[in-house]
Amino acid sequence: MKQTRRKFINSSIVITTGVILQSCEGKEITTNKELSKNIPIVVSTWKNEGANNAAWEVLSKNGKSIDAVEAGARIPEGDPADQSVGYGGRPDRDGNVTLDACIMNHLGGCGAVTYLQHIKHPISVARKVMEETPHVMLSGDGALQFALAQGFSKENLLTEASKKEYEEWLVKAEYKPKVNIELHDTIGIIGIDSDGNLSGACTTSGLAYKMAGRIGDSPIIGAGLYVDNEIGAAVATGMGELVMRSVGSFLVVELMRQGMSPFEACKEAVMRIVRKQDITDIQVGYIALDKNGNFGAYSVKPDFVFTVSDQSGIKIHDSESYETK
Ligand code: SD4
Repeated sequence: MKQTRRKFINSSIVITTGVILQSCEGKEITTNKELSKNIPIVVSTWKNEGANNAAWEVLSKNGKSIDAVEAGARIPEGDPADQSVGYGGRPDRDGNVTLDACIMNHLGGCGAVTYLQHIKHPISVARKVMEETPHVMLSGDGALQFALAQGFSKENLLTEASKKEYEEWLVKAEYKPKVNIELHDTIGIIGIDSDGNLSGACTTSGLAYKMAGRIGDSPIIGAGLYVDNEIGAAVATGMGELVMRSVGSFLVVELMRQGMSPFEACKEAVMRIVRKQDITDIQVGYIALDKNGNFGAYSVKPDFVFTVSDQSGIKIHDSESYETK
């Protein structure tokens, strides 16, 4: 079967390029440069097969990474069974579902929304902020007004299931975040397209029963998500306060810039938290992707998993963690 060059490149895990140079004496010199690229690729937090499949659908057709990560993030956002993101998300202490999201493209463009209510797909509103406004972040009522003006519709996001859990919680109204409660839910997603461009998205309803007005790391560029097309991308999940205090995702990308692998960078970013913060009952996990499609993850506590889609298919990986079982 005849393959196009693009298809051939995409199906190659390791590409060895023979670069032919002309020496000053007119002789040909061949330098073998190992690029070792695994692209396209998409990596997401937790067990997010639906999201990865939607993103891969875009990437496998040579689509752009920004379209892929947005398409991926929209899957859990629209799924009422996912209770820490979008529609069906657990509410704050006052019973309101308030959403945080951000998105970043390969040009360093970014958009974010915080404390957005009544809109099912905050990631798409964040993208509109990036593309249609001179700003990076819109919050609360302003974000809602902007979304409505952009044609998004206003909906009730509190499902019966989340309402019932909330009413049960109200009986004691104790605020105790649970480790890994977000398993399968909140999503950070980073990807590289066949042009080698990186993008990322992060979307959540935040911590269940948070104080009204609380914003987590997920919509904060550099904390919940960071993308630098020269180096790589990283995204965080878990207790946002700890990620924000250490500007976690930016840190991971900068550590990769200094030469660490994605795994080493995620581990060091987790260790910065572990060395300074009380990690009792706290989970934080990072995933990272470098420019060549190498990926890695690390978390404070066990049971953090992440989903990878590339030419070899889709796979759920267990992250290594600081604490072990
Ligand atoms: C937050 N980091 O609002 C989010 C929650 C989360 O997996 O990622 N859960 O703090």
